[in-house]
Amino acid sequence: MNRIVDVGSSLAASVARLGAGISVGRPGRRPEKTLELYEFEGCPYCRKVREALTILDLDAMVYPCPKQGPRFREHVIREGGKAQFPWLVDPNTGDSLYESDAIVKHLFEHYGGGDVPLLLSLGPLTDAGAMLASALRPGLGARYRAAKPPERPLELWSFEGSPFCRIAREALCSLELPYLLHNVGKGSAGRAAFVERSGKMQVPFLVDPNTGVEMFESADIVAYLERTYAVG
Ligand SMILES: N[C@@H](CCC(=O)N[C@@H](CS)C(=O)NCC(=O)O)C(=O)O
Repeated sequence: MNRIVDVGSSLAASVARLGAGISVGRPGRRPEKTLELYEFEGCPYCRKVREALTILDLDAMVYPCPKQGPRFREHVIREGGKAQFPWLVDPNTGDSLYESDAIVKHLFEHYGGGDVPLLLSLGPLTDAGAMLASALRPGLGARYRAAKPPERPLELWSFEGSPFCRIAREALCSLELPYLLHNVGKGSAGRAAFVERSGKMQVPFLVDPNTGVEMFESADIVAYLERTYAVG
């Protein structure tokens, strides 16, 4: 896809969500164990959960479940009972949850102040905004593209509302590459440590422990993932 169209439509998707998932809100208690999210990037309901994670400044292990994905969808069906996304596993509370609204409520109850922010609590209006955002990126981060599974999960520093991070996440999703998502939205407590580690405040930033590669720049990240993991 032409780069200007790519970035422009990703920016439009963020605008459609009125900036939800750009800044951190009022985080509460921190989870001891990492949350696990089974989702796909193009799914509007999964978007709501990813926005909540950024607002609450929470990291999560993301297991991408694009359509026709051979690995993690099977796991969700086996453990959860059905192929419906998002599916959140919270090892801190022992809960595993379907339904985006239930997951968002769980996250704000346990890791925020309790109240779900307006942009995520408008029911059908919230869903409509999330669907519009997905419609602006048709098919991206929704369908599996054959890939070699990595031995170890990758790591991505990102925040939901960034148009550039979305482009990198879509590639990780299509290739079904699991990754530890470090949310560093505006106001994140993790930003200082991130700058210390990476040298500057810029996202997306990808670390691949399988190859030792560390990189900025969404277009370079997509090209790297394609040449390293895509098959055929
Ligand atoms: N009400 C559910 C709807 C979830 C839903 O319909 N998710 C779609 C993806 S956007 C799904 O799981 N489709 C089945 C599939 O992808 O195989 C929620 O808010 O979580």
